[in-house]
Amino acid sequence: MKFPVWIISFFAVTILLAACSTAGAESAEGLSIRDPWARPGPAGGTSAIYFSIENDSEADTLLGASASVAGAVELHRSMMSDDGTMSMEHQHSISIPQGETVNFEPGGLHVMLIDLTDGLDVGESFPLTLTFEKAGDVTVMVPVREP
Ligand SMILES: [Cu+2]
Repeated sequence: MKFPVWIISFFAVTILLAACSTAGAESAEGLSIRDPWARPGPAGGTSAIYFSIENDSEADTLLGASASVAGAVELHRSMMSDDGTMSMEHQHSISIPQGETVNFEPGGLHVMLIDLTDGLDVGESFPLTLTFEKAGDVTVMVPVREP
């Protein structure tokens, strides 16, 4: 049985597309953004986004984040002060070492959403773009849920 060339190339393209869509928007150059979620928040208020970045590739650096749901988006780290109160520190960049997973979680690293445009309700989701020094922009959909 012989197949025309166009059928073979059609299948080759289909398989390639399938491979690409499995990798999805969640990974680029060996970086995977796992389990993203955001806290709900009122219009004009704040929220925080959490996820883990799994790096199977060379060391990279997270340079920033952007999302259209807020007036400002910043990389933050929460920390316990000496007097026992929690404070947040703005991070200019976050290094993602080779072969490691960096967790953004409550009480630690997070992407801070400041001045929410319409507010975020449980059940909604929105796109977040993370900008890496080497991998470039990686966009993921972030669902809003209760902590
Ligand atoms: Cu913060």
